[in-house]
Amino acid sequence: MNALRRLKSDATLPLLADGYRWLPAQWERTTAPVVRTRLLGRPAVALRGPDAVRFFYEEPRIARSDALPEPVLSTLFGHGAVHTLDGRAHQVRKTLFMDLLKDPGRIDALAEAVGTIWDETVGWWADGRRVVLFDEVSRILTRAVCGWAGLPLDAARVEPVARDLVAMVDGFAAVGPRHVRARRARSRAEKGLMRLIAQIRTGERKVPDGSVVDLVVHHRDADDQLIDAHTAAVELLNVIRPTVAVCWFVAFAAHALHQDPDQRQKILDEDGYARAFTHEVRRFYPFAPFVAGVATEELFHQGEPIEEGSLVLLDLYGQNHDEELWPHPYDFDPGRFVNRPPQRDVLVPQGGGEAASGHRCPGEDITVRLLEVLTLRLARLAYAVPTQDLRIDLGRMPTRPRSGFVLTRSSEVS
Ligand code: MYR
Repeated sequence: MNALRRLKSDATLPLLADGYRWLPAQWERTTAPVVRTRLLGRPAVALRGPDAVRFFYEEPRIARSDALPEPVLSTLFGHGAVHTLDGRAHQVRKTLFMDLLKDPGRIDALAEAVGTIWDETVGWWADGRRVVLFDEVSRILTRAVCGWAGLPLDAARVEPVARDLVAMVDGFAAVGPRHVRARRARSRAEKGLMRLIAQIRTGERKVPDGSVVDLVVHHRDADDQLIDAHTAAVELLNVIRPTVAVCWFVAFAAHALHQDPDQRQKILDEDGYARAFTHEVRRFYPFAPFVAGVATEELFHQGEPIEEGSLVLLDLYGQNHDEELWPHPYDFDPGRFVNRPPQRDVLVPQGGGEAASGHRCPGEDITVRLLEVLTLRLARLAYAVPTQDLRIDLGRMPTRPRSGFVLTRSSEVS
C-alpha cells in the first residue's frame, strides 16, 4: 500500500512529460521556500535563489556520488565522471579541468579556431542553400574543439562525431529512441577514445605535449594513480561534449535575433553589448533544468528540514526566471547585463558557486566566449529566415527551436 502511494506520488514521469514546465508549476503551488516532491523513488526537495545556491554548493553534506541516475550517467556525463565525485577526489579531478583553462591563451586559441572555421564554412554556403544552423554549428564546434584538444579527427569523421556528441546531450532526459541513440553514441565514443588512450600510453601514438588530451591521459587521481583509460575517455568527453553543446545556445541566439532584429545593430555597435546578449541568451532560454545532490544526513535550509537520503535539486531554470531576481523575467532584455556583469550566484545557467572548488561548470567562460564569437558573426551575416517551425517545446529536455533554425545566405538581411 505504501509502495503504491509512493509510486503515485513520484514525479519522475510528470517531469519527463512536462519538462521545463514541471518545476515552475510546483513553485506556484507553494509559499514555502522549498518545493517538496518525490523523484526517482526518493523524497526530493527543490531550492532556488542565491542563498540556496550557496547552501547547495558549500554544504559538504550534499553529496554528488549517488545523485545522478544511471540513465544520465550512461548518456550525458559518463560513469566515474567528475560530476559524481565528492571531497578530495573531486578537488583533485577538478584541478584537471581548471588547469586546462587557467591559461587564457588556451581559451583564445579555441575562440580563434571556432571563428576561423565558421568563416571558412560560411564561405561554402551558396546563396539560397538551406542551412540548419544547429547542425552546422555542432560540426564547426566539433572540428574546432577536437583540433584544439589534440584529438585526431579526419574530415570524414566530423559529421558522425558531431552527431554522437549532440546525441549524448539530446537523449539524457528522454525515453525511447532518443535515449537509445544517446547510450549508443556514448558507448561508441568511449570505446574509440579508450583505444586512442591505450595507444598514447604505450607510445604507439604521439599527441602534442601539453595538449588537452595529453593532460587528461596523464592525469593522476587523489591516490596518485593514473586514471584508468575509461575514466580518461569519460573526462575527455567532458571537455569536448559540453563545448559542442554550445550549438544549443547559438540556435537560441539566432532565435533571439530573429525575434528582435534591432539587437543586431546593438551587438555590432555598442561596446559590451554582445557579451550582455550572450548572458541574456543563457538566462532566458531553457537549457539545464536543474542539478542534483543527495543529503547525507538531515539538513535544514531556511528552517526547512531536508530528510537524510533526499535528493536536493537546485532549480537553475526556475532561478533564472524568478521575478524576485529578474524584473519581467520572460522578456528578453540584454540591457540587464549592460555594464552589470552577472553575479556569481544569481545567474546560474551552468550552475552556481565557484568552479575551482565546487561543482560549477568549469567551461562556463568558454561557453560565454564561443557564444559571443558566434553571435557577433551571426549579427554580421546577411541571411534570410525561410518559413519554418521555430517553436521551442518546453516539454522536451533539452529543447531547441524545432527546425534547428534554418537560414539561407543572401545578400540582404531579412
Ligand atoms: C554537457 O555537459 O554536455 C552540457 C549539458 C548539461 C545539461 C545539464 C543537465 C543536468 C541534469 C541533471 C539531472 C539530475 C537528475 C536527478
